[in-house]
Amino acid sequence: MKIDRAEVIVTSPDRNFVTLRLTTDDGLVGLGDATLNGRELAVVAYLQEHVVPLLLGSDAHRIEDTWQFLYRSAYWRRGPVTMAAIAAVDVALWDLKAKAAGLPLYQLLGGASRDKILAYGHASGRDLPELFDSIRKHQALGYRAIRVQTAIPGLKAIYGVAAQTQTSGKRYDYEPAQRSARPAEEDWDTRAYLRHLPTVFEGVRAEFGAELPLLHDGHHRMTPIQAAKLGKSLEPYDLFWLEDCTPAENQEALRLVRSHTTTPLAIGEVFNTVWDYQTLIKDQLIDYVRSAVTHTGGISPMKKILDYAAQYQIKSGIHGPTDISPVGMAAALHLDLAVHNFGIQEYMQHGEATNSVFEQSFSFSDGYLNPGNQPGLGVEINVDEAGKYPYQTAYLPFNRLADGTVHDW
Ligand code: CS2
Ligand code: MG
Repeated sequence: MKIDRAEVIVTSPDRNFVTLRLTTDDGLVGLGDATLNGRELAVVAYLQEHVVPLLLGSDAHRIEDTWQFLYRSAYWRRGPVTMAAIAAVDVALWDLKAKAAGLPLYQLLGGASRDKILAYGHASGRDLPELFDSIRKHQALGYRAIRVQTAIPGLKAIYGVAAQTQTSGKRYDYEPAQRSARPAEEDWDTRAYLRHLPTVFEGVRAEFGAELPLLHDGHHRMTPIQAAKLGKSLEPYDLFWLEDCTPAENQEALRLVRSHTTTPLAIGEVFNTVWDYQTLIKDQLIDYVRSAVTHTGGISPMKKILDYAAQYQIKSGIHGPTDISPVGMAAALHLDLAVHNFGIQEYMQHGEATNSVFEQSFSFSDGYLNPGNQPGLGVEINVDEAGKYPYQTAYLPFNRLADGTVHDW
């Protein structure tokens, strides 16, 4: 099964997506997601200029060998652009192998370890009534676990609050990337956030009770001691997890946070390899692995990270915002169904235009996802439809503190 054709498809239905499409000499098609939010064209160039020429004529069955070749022969390893490019190849090859076998991909990953995949959705609000409304809307959509993000009094716009973005009113949840020539500037104040957030969770628990799994994304903004303080102040509200409480580069930061709080910790959506997790996993400093298949080099390395985490009772919490395309989401769902140490799956639903470009066989019902039983990943791209939506420049926002200092967004 030789790779005959390799195309990099860029489309922007509701937002930008980059998809690698491999076609073999016997006509099978495999897809891989290579979308890197706000830096999409860098991965397109890496694929088109440096990877595609190496794939043509190669044996599509040799997934591990191809992965090692692309990772080691590049000499310059790791990093979001490289690993998104390699991920697209890896996932497309797994799609091809499963199609050649006539099986849904999870069957090649050891088969199903469960019947359905618990998902969580993104509720947010500028105040408690708006937040309660958003939580009820998610429950009406079927979600059984809810991420809670809230506005902070005195701040213009912050991460995660749908009503404060460009897509407010168009989407029920928060789309971070905004179509514009430059990144939008937002403001931030950690002390105001630390004062306000516990009062929000107190209100949510009083309104929705003790059982509803609640998650929160700190989005990389706190110092270790601030994160420790927040983790502690949220303990009475029994969070499912507190995510990305500190900037991800400093693995040691979690040691301090861990020493002060029992609030479960999730991290990893900006990680690209197992090395980013090494200390965090072996020293039991996190409870959930948050990587996306698309940003961690693909299914092959992601399975290895989750197998490593399993030795420490650390579970999966795969990243699933809208900037992970339906192809990347499907790859995550096949892993979610197969691995034993599954925790939860993030699921932001894509828009209508996106769903017209990507034909999906995965399903979401009653709060649970399922990859379906089509051979392969179960997602196909409609190239004509994709061609209707040319790329549009879009950036993620950035933060400045009151004194003008750039801060983590
Ligand atoms: C977020 C993402 O879903 C999440 O947990 O952290 O929305 C993140 O902001 C985007 O993926 C950035 O592209
Ligand atoms: Mg996050």
